[in-house]
Amino acid sequence: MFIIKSAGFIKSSASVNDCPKAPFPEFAFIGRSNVGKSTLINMLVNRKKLAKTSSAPGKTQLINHFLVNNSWYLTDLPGFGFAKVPLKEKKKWDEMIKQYLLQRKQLMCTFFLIDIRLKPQPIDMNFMQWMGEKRLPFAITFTKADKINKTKVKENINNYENTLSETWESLPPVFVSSGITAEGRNEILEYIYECGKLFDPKVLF
Ligand SMILES: Nc1nc2c(ncn2[C@@H]2O[C@H](COP(=O)(O)OP(=O)(O)OP(=O)(O)O)[C@@H](O)[C@H]2O)c(=O)[nH]1
Ligand SMILES: [Mg+2]
Repeated sequence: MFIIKSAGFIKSSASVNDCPKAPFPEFAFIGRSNVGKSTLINMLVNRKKLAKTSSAPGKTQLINHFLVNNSWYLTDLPGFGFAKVPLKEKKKWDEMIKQYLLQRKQLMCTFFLIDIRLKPQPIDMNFMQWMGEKRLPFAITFTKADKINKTKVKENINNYENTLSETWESLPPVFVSSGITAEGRNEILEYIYECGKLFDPKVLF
């Protein structure tokens, strides 16, 4: 069992240059609007209201840093592909997210969230493709596993993996999670803990 001793909000940033400077390994949560990024962060750190969530997509609009156990940052990012946001605004968010992913030196791994109920979507495939091309390490995390039964969960993951295998030689790590039942919590925290060990503060200088 992984123990969260402390978890607190640090700041919201409008660009990567604005992000906190302390030398901690960092883990980001990304995915389409409403997929459950903020909910997953709250589930991991066991605080219902740390990251703000909403049933209306587009809730998170900045890069939000949380510090956990005084040891690592978790970052909650705005969702991409939110249809109701004006195109100009959407492009601005996309750019902010991409610059953050490319330039944030202490970023150890990004959790790429996908709603377990959905078939592979071009917008998600394209984003993962982009991360692959940029050599950005990521782990797929399926969300909302409580919404369908176990057989369907397996079926949908298989389907996803088969689609990815058409273009990817090897697949990234895959996690299944639920903000309601806390499924996946230990596995994800364990992974964060292991990746965090690889952090070398020298990359910051
Ligand atoms: N049943 C269930 N509902 C979930 C789960 N995760 C998120 N939700 C719900 O989905 C909605 C969106 O959750 P958020 O965590 O705000 O999603 P987000 O990805 O942060 O959304 P944006 O900040 O708008 O990009 C909320 O109504 C959550 O309660 C889950 O694992 N199970
Ligand atoms: Mg959010």
